[in-house]
Amino acid sequence: MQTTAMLYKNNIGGTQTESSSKDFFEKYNPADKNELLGKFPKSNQKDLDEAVNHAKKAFEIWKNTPAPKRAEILYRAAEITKEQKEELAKILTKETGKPIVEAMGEIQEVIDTYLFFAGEGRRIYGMTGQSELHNKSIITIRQPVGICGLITAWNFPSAVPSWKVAPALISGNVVILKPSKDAPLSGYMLVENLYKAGLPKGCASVLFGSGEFGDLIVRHPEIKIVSITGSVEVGKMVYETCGRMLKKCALELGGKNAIVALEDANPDLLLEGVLWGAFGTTGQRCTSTSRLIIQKSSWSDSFIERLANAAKKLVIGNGLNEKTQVGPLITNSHRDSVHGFTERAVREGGNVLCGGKFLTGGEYDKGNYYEPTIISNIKPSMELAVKEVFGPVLAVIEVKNFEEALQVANNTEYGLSLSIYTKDINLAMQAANRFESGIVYINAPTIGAECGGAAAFGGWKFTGNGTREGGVMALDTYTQHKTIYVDYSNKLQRAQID
Ligand code: UN1
Repeated sequence: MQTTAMLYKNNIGGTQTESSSKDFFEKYNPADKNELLGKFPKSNQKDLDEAVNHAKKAFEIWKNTPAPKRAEILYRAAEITKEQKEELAKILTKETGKPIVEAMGEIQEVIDTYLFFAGEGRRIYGMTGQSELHNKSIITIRQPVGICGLITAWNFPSAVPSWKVAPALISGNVVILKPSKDAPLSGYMLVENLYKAGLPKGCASVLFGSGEFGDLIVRHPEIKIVSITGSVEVGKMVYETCGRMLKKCALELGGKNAIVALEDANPDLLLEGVLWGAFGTTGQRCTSTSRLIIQKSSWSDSFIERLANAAKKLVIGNGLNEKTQVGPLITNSHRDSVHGFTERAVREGGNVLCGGKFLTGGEYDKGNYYEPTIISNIKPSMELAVKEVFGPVLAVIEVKNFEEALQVANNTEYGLSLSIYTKDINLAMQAANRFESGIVYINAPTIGAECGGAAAFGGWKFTGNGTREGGVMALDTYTQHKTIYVDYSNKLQRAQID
């Protein structure tokens, strides 16, 4: 496996191909700004057209390959990923800064995703229905759509591409992946391994670049499906373009996730849940817990104090160090943006219980480190109560009762992941019913979504447009229905027009 090469090329249909732009961007380790991980091509329209031409030819073969045969390739890719797990996890940690144990978890997610969608290759069910006429059958099947443009974010640079690539390929589509310019290597490795697993040439390409290049993918007339994980702002633009071009479009956008803690919650479970929900992956998950909505009770004040003390003890550093619990932020400018939220929250009356500063000195000077931050006295109308930070900043909002907790939890334009901690099954289920989010957790934090069968991943409101990845519902994005009427009466009949 080639991981030390500094100069990467586009992977066009399985062939390393120099970009006609002859231009590169550099990717550094966020934990060590001196470590150059690689130079990646700034792909352009010509590269994209070449990838599309290969994809078009490959689609004719791949769509006619039986789905169980397509599945065999995903099974092999799962095996290869398993063999390379540690090595891939190290690449991931270097790209994103996330602790190695989390990176191992993410690679496992890729394996699980391949295994799940490989299994789907034996299903991809349609429907049969009852005709209104004698001797007639109606069968609906799912068929692939064509070339999929997959645009992914830097925070899960292996798992999220696999969530898109696996259902797309198993359904018989071909893919062009643009990983984030802030974490390009993991996506590149992912496609390399699919080819090692026997994916026919042309079925997948990896091109690199920023949002501008992503826009070329979205606008390409031959690309029939666009799936993007990114911000609401970008999602709106992509949806608009896809709307005008009548393309299928799947959007996974931001989150402003909350844990609701009721007065009967188990404080130990809650402590662990809030800590990892808020500060795992340095708060850089679209599912990260960014609000603790806590019912005022005899123990709530002491709990918040305990939580702040626990946050202060988290081990922050380079993710390759096994003791590290919280890594750096992805870029310097992202750290500035995170800090901006803290500053504005303080100006609005927030009370910083811990953190709130850049970490400096020693190894911290090499990376974009920020202290895990907890800010109390946040009112539901403040910016920190409603806007996504995407960093290790937790807003604590106190509420009087269950009704107020629900109202505050739903009071955001996002709707990805909401959680409730309580021992009361009635309240837990009422919350699950009334939360305005695509994912609900009971006595577990807002993070840690799986990808199999029923575990559809996606959000309500501005978090997306109703599409799902992860579960079997992901196939809705990557297939189109065809209804086949079979008349086996063998009789002349007046054509039915009603
Ligand atoms: C994301 O942040 O884009 O549920 C996805 C989780 C992860 C996926 C997050 N499995 O936290």
